[in-house]
Amino acid sequence: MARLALNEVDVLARSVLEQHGFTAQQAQAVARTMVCGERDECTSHGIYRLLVCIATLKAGKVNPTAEPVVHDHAPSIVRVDAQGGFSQLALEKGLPLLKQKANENGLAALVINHCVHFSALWVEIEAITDLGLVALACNPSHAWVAPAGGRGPVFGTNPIAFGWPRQGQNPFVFDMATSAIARGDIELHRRAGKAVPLGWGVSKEGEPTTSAEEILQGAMLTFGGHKGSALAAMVELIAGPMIGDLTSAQSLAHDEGTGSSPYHGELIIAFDPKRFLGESFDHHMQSAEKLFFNIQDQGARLPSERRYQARRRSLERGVEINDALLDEIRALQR
Ligand code: NDP
Ligand code: PYC
Repeated sequence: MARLALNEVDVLARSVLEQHGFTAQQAQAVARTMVCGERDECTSHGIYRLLVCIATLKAGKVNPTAEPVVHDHAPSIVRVDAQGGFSQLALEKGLPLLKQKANENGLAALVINHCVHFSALWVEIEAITDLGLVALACNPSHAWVAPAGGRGPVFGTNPIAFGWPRQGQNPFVFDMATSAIARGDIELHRRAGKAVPLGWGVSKEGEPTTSAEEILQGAMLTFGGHKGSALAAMVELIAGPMIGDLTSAQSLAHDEGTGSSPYHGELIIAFDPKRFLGESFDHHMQSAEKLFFNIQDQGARLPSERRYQARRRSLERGVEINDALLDEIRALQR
């Protein structure tokens, strides 16, 4: 393993992206997401994704010079057309108007259309909780996941993420694929030649398997059986047809077998608790704190605590990156 400071990871990611033709603005937004992933020890969505980004570029499936266009679509809806670029810059461009609308109306949606999406949603959620807003986000991906009771891929890994801002503390955030695990983790197991737990997926023949390769060729499974399956279907609907964008099956068809990152839309909803609560804001925020206390008081951990601990370590000592991965990334530098 090699140890790198976070700014070294950022410089490396930006230099690879810019050398391959991404604009400085695009490269900066994308690199930031990868550095966050590496910093919080979410390696399936860290610097490893550079390999995927460059493969997606070489397959002609992402626009490296995209300039997202922000539309004031309705009193509570901001629409950003990512113009075929990665999602990050589109989100950055849409955030100020999302905040303004959430502050005015209490509730506002940010719709991102025509984006290539490879990242963890908690990075986006934290950008919104940093504004004092509660946030909910979801998107489809590629059709890799079988519905409960079925055996062939229909759904994407369709993440759902939620964030709640807290006074003087890291926000309460959860961010989870509606599949048993993110596909990125199965890919990392395949690269490392490691077996995966039973329950993550099935082979092409629909048989349970611990082989990452067989699952990648077959189908992943939803978490929680029919419950995860229903949530995955909901994500397809509200972040697909409802926002005028592709389902996971349509994204996979668009991919044409190139193995690129998914191309679709994303739905983000922001709530302003101050607008909902007015003068009783402080009182009700205390109820939320009591809830968190009651969870932790039993020795249970809040989601994202693992990340926040990793973040503290990484900010102090930098991050460790697998030598083989680093060699592959450096080989991308011209
Ligand atoms: P995990 O199953 O690892 O974690 C899901 C959530 O549960 C996290 O918030 C995690 O917090 C929390 N958690 C895990 N263990 C516990 C525990 N024991 N007690 C309390 N909370 C816990 O993640 P997934 O594999 O489902 O997803 C990984 C990432 O992949 C996500 O960031 C997601 O956005 C991303 N993804 C992106 C897609 C895309 O289309 N862009 C598609 C699918 C996934 P913590 O991190 O602190 O462990
Ligand atoms: O890990 O499932 C995943 C994923 C899909 C798109 C980005 N990450």
